[in-house]
Amino acid sequence: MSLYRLIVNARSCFQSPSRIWTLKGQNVWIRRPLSSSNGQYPAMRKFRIYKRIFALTLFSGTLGLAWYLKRQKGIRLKNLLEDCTRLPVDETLFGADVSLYKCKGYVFAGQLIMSGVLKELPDFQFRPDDIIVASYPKTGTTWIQEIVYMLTHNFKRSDASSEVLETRFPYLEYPYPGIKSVASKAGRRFIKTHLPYSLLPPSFESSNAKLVYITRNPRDTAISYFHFMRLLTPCSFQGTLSDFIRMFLSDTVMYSPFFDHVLEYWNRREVSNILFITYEDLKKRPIHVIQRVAKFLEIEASDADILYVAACTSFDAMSENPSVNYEHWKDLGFAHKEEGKFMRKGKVGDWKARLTKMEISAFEEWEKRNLSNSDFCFTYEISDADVES
Ligand code: PAP
Repeated sequence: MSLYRLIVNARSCFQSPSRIWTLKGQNVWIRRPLSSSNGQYPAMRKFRIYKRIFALTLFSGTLGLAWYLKRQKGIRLKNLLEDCTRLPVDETLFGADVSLYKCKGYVFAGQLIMSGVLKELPDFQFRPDDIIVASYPKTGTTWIQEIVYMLTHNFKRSDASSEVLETRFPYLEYPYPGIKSVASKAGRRFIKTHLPYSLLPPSFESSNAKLVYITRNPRDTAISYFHFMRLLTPCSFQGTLSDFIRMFLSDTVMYSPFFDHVLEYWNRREVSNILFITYEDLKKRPIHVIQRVAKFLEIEASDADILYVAACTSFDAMSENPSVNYEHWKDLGFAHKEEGKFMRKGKVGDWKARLTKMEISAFEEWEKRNLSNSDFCFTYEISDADVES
């Protein structure tokens, strides 16, 4: 009995006011603690008060931190989206979460803007020995990248054992590997970009770096772009070709407006460190164009060297080359396995079999309007007889 009393008395130090407990059929009187006005011992009261203060501090601290982080995020977002307007996107056309913004006159994916790269670009420093390949998407970038790479690497052909093209020739503004990684790359840099001239880092002008710009007629470009948007999992375009053409002609796809992009470079074609070429010319006269590129890059190349580069960079050769055909994107989950290939057709004039009469008229009107003040014109088709043998 005395043991019970002891236990109960001990418990009473931490518990309630006086009461009678029944233990094993006997009443046990628990005395109200003398020093406590409400029946609790001071230690317990203090403990409870501290507990409340702690809980309150924790709660308000968490609330404050959440508010601070939200505010910081808001400030960062506001800063990133400065001068950007969100474009309306028909979400039913995409199987992925796609947002588009118009910033400084051009359309960019929300993912690219949120990465902060547009803010970092102005500080990027080009070096005099950099070689840049610039283009609007789907106009022959990969093709000319591989030509440039072979010309500058002793005409060595890349193969399955080589690093993939995006590692050898990184994409400046893409979040992977990221602009910082490109900036810190040692040795001669080979840089791909889809930026228009006006958004290139300003250091380009004084750097003396060499830039090759390639363009392609907008009708084949649009069809290639449509398939590419279906291929990429982050876009998963689910609309029809007509849906995509509508977006393309209204200049609401990434890196549009198309003509502004092309003409910004065309108007600088005489600048000594810029070379302007077209997909159609490269298709028609590969030897001639590769020679021009070699001369521009100040590379001594024999006729045999040029012929070899042309053979290794033909559509068929590149389609079979895992180092440049981007088939590994499928294993990485970046491309849908069932949506064809990056190296799709590689043709000039595919549009004739793909566009409706109304779409062709819409393209003609759009092209005429946008080129009315320019001396530039595109080649829309080439015959086999035109192709250099
Ligand atoms: P990107 O913007 O994603 O870098 P980019 O390389 O500019 O793409 O363009 C891809 C197009 O160039 C594809 O066109 P298609 O969809 O009409 O087929 C691709 O097939 C084509 N291409 C790539 N390499 C070659 C090549 N060696 N010869 C001809 N076309 C090529």
